[in-house]
Amino acid sequence: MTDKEKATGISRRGLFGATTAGAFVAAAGGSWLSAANEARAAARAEKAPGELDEYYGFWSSGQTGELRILGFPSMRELMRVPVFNRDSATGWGQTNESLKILTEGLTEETKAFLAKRGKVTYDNGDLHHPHMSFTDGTYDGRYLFMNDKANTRVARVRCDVMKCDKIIEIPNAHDIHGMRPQKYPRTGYVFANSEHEAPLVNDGKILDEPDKYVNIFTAIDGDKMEVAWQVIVSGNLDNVDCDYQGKYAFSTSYNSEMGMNLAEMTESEMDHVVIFNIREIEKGIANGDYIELNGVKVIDGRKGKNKKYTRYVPIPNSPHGVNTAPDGRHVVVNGKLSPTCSVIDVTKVDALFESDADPRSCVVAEPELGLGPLHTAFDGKGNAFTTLFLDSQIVKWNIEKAIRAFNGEDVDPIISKVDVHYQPGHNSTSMGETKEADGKWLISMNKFSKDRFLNVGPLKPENEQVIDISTDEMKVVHDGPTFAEPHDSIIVRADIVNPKRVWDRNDPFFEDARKQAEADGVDLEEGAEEPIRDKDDPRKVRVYMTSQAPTFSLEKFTVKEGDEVTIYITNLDDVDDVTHGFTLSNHGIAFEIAPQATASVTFTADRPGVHWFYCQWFCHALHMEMRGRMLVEPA
Ligand code: RUQ
Ligand code: CUA
Repeated sequence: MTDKEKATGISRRGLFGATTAGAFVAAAGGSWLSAANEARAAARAEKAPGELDEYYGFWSSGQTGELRILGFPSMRELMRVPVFNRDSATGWGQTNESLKILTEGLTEETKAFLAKRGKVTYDNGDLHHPHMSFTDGTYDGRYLFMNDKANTRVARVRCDVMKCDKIIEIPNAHDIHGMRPQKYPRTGYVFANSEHEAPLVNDGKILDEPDKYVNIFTAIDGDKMEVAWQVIVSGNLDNVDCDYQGKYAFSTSYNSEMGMNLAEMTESEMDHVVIFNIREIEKGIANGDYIELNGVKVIDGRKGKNKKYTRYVPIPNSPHGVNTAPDGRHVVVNGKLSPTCSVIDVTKVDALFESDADPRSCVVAEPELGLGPLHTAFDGKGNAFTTLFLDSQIVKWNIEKAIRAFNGEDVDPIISKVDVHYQPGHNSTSMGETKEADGKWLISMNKFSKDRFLNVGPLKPENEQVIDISTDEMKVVHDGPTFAEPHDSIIVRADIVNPKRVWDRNDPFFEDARKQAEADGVDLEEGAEEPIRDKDDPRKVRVYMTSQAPTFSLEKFTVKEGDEVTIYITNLDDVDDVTHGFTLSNHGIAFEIAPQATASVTFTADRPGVHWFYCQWFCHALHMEMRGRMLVEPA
């Protein structure tokens, strides 16, 4: 019973039974009282026209490759921030500024591989896990970090302008999945799991010899966006989280067997969580206990090798999510194929490293919650919310009660369940992965929507449901369809996030443009009246323009067929929201220039004739008139 139940003498579970309470409420709508409560909760989630949300939601987009920003709890989509994808509206993946970010962090080997395909970067990605940087256990509004499972990268978005400013490929690793920033004392490290095992030196000399494959855990310096160190592990790696003390990171492994097919991968009843001892690893690196591979210091933390660096804690059957509770003490490992969650007490982890204690001695609870537990979120009041993929439910349970039950007491940790539609993967609570979890809202990110929306053909949206968790009875108050495929999200109090309204003219984002203009004797804010031909390479031509609603500073410019043309545009408008664009027709070129920004693009003028350029962001009553001509003289 909850304290409230004790006080009122009414136990909902006594009335409905633990597993059917949610179904009952969903099917019958509950009593008139709970119907009224639901209406109230729904009203709080909805926002009237002009009303702002209390939270920012940062959403991944899975295989779409972008980051999305939502207003929460209204679920209004506010912005899409392209990261690993190529974006038509903003020119991400085409402008010189974005191409620099997309290419500079790739390994030489990847650059050579892509060059053979006529490319400078990948144009897809699989962005699963967006997480904000922390200071002292809570979000600090500096950066968002995110992984690319498809092409083994980690990216950073600057929260002051909400643009990606760094992308790095992780050498030696394969397919970065789980990713979390260090919570304490600050980020610090960003930890990244390589999901798929491969030979340590993957050059084709070892192929179908799985016993020689390894897996890699990576610590990235989030300030410099460089790999700090790596650890070789046994088993694969799935998700990761870290403690509130700055001492340990925890990674789940669903394939401790290192199996290559489904039967092998799910063979053993027990898999494990790898606990990384951050200070010992740092010491090991400082003492030279590493090999250097592709420029990275790599420590051997395989099972039974270097017990000071890692510990392998047996966990039932293919664990998936791992989530640290805001109490700073408990880490919940989600069983996936096991109906349980395993709770690790971080205060018992020291003993694992100091003595040769049984690795399971840090597990202090293992409640049976339902079928398919994938991820857990928290309310900051001692309760946990776990998604049950197979049961299509969220289960609310109490951590302390689960510990007591594990110690033999006759208590049921399950508080309530609610049906969701359908098959939830991640869930997040408002501020729930910080010590400031506020227990107000939960989002259930459901992989299937089935019949919840109008049919749009065989490919259907997913469904995300907003749930009011301010009372023990969880209430679904909103369905939100989404396109592929927001895996994960965070819900951040709005006061923590303070983006600029217009760009700062000195922003490093257009540093290269500024330098080139200086070299050409041009002021970016004035532009140049004629194209400037490069002194050393006369095939190169640079065009400097400004934009101010509703005109470009040049109504026409002339280049020669075969010229490599770079166009720089500086948007002089400094009014909130007056973004211009530059589309060069029949050249596949389009990009945004937000207020006070400079953006540029380089292409070869190989189509003689008259080509119009126009502004494609509606900026003014004379927006249609905001156009000009590129005249290309035949060679
Ligand atoms: S994982 S649905 Cu890519 Cu975050 Cu668990
Ligand atoms: Cu400028 Cu439309």
